[in-house]
Amino acid sequence: MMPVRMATPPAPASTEATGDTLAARAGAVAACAAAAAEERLDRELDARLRDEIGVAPDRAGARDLMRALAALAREQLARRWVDADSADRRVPARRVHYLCMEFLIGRSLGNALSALGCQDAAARALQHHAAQWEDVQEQEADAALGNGGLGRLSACYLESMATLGLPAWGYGIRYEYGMFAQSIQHGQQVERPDPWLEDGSPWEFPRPGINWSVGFGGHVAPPAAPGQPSVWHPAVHVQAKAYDLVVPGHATERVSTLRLWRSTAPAQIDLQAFNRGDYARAAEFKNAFENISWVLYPDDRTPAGRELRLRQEYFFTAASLQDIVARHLEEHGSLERFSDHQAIHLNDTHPAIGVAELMRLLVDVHHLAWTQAWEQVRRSFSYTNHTLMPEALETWPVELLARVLPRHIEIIYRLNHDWLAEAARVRPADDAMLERISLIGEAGERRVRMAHLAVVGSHHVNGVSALHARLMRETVFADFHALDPDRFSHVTNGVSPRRWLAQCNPGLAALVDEAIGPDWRRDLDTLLRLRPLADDATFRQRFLAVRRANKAHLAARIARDTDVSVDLDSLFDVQVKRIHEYKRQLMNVLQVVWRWQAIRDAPAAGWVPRTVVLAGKAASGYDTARLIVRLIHDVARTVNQDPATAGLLRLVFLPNYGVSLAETIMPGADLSQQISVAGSEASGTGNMKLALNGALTLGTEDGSTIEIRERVGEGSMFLFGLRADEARALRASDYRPADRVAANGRLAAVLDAVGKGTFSPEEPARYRRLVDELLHRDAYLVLADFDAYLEAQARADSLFRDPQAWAGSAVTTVAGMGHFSADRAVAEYAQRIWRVRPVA
Ligand code: 26Q
Repeated sequence: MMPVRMATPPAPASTEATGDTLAARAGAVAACAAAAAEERLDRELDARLRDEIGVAPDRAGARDLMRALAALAREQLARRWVDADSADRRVPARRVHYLCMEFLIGRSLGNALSALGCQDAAARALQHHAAQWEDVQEQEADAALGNGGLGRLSACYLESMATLGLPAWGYGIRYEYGMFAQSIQHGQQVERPDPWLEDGSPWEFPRPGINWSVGFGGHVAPPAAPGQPSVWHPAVHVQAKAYDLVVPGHATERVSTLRLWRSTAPAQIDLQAFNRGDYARAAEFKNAFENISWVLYPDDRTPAGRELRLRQEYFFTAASLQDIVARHLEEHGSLERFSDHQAIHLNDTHPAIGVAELMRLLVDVHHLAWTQAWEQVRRSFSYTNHTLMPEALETWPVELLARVLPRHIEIIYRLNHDWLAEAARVRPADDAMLERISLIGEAGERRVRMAHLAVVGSHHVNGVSALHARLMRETVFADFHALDPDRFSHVTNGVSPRRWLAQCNPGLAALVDEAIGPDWRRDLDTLLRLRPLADDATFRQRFLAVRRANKAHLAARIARDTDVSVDLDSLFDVQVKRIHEYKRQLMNVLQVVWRWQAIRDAPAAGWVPRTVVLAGKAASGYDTARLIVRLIHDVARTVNQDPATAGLLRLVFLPNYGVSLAETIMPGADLSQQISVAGSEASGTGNMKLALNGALTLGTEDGSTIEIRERVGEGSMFLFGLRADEARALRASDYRPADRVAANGRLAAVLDAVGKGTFSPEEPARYRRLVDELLHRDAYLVLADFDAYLEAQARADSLFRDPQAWAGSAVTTVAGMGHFSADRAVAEYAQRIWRVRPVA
């Protein structure tokens, strides 16, 4: 059981460390008076249990306690929300609106209590009920309204926006069902729905008065007279109902609002059929409308081009823009200077239809002239790209868009006409270039390229790491970059130091507090002060003790969820992320097979004991990813039962990876595997969470791992393999993966074992397809990088033999991670891209 951290009181504001005004404001206002809260909390908790939950305080269970604590926190957050909202209205500051299909929030109770400064008081109060904080916390369902990296990033950023005091709103969808829950049956992934709202969410504030109508289909009536707007007559209207989640900041009373939209049928339509007694038809109608916000698409790769997905995208974007425009009009009266007051961020292309929708609102509904409207649009939007993989770039068939959004396709065609004319003026007679930058792809079925729409409609376009931004400029957006280089930049991702160190790793947080004080929570650069302690034997020893307790905690979770017992002295080697071929979990398993065989061949070779931990979900329609999950289980079954390697090798797959499981895994990892094919992981953020918690990175030079190297130092990492340009060149060459195998007997033995069914004797050909792919194509260069990978693994083993040296590198790693705070990233967006400033 983890100790409950004694939260340090909110630190006073300090400006000296960075001189950064945003960071300084973050600490300027103390959180709720912790001391007063401590005195009152006990009493109030009992009152809530009795009056709200309806249970006698001395009979309250963990679930009752969770709900009562949440109710207490909710009340204080509601007050903060009202205060922040009135502050914003008094001084209508420029606001940022962050549009994103995904917010992977996880649990909120710990975050809320710590933001309110009463986590200790709560933990003490729980003791009076003989309850442990951890058990109580576990009662809360994860809000898993996202797939992975992108969704978690938006959740971290909202928390940072609140912490920095920015007037910020997140906008998304209130999915009835979030990311599916994963369980494993007979070694295979099985998906279960995630009814996270089943028992209600303590954090929601329904806003029954905030209700926008979103049209679909129908036809467009041409302008009644030249110069008049077109009139769209949608076939149906769906209602978007607002549900707010309040996102507290750290060491500030400011909160951000996450406004999520739920789709409902308009009451009158519902009732017509109902009143005729045609209940089945009424129910059908209702479902057709309400399915829009029903479930998150659990796929983070090739967009399937499904109509429902397009409806989701338009639904939440249209509702959000109406909300933003209405608030703007209420405060400023006219839309002429809309972009002076509103910044709108497109997090990936999922809300990119907003470019056309805002044009429609300004021109058709509010009667601005086209050019005037376009100027406002271009000055409002900015866009972050999260992937370069061509197959992942969203496009919609023109035919589908025209049917679902007939006015928008007209607008897109006109924008395209203007855009191509402008480009042709700059680069006359370059038809090939015009074809490449067109908003409409003409090869085969005509399709609208959403990334192009986002770029053309935005004043800034950014990548999420330096490498990713460079590749963006050189590949998918090369022509756009040549036409307007200033539009492109990068903001390297960051993670919340509160959730990903203070809350998830109380042991390390306490040690860091003792060494350098508590300021790192809102100024992560202060971690640099730990660097000298990497050479301090006593500090290293204490670091190792914390690490061991965290490993014990993780081991208990492993035992609970998988029935595998693991050795706390072994090297905990962790790869946790969505299952994707480009992330190369397969290379990891092959390495485990290699190790298993090598130990059996030479048991006395002085092996460092290893526990290899994997976790992650495979998209349900992604057969190869599912097969890799199965292979992990088949290999684990064989290896974990083999007496010849017992004590030296364990392979564990932890099911149902999500935010809460990550909070247990990150603190317990010794080694963080980040082994994507270089040039394919836009940034990565798990790499940051693991390193911040003191894991050493074993990885390729990809995404933000390169920037981690710049700050942590190559000496504390195990980097290997092809670089992005080398990988690109190899793929473009006459690469013959089978040659690599011919030259390497050990690798041949590994592939042979997998391919002939050593791990699947009941179905020997189960993995033939995987092995054949490697031998004949190896699209993700697993075989090309394999030797270098093994060599990096050997370096990790050899350092692990010297615990003091390992601990020194781990402390150096933590010390270097200040740059990867979400506060830094959000401050960069605020200053350079959104031009928004904190509100007192
Ligand atoms: C698109 C259309 C239809 C259905 C689904 C989607 C879809 C959904 C989610 C496409 C992509 C995603 C998510 C992408 C994602 O998480 N990308 C990751 O973003 C992180 C934050 O920037 C980066 O750190 C990762 O490198 C990147 O893979």
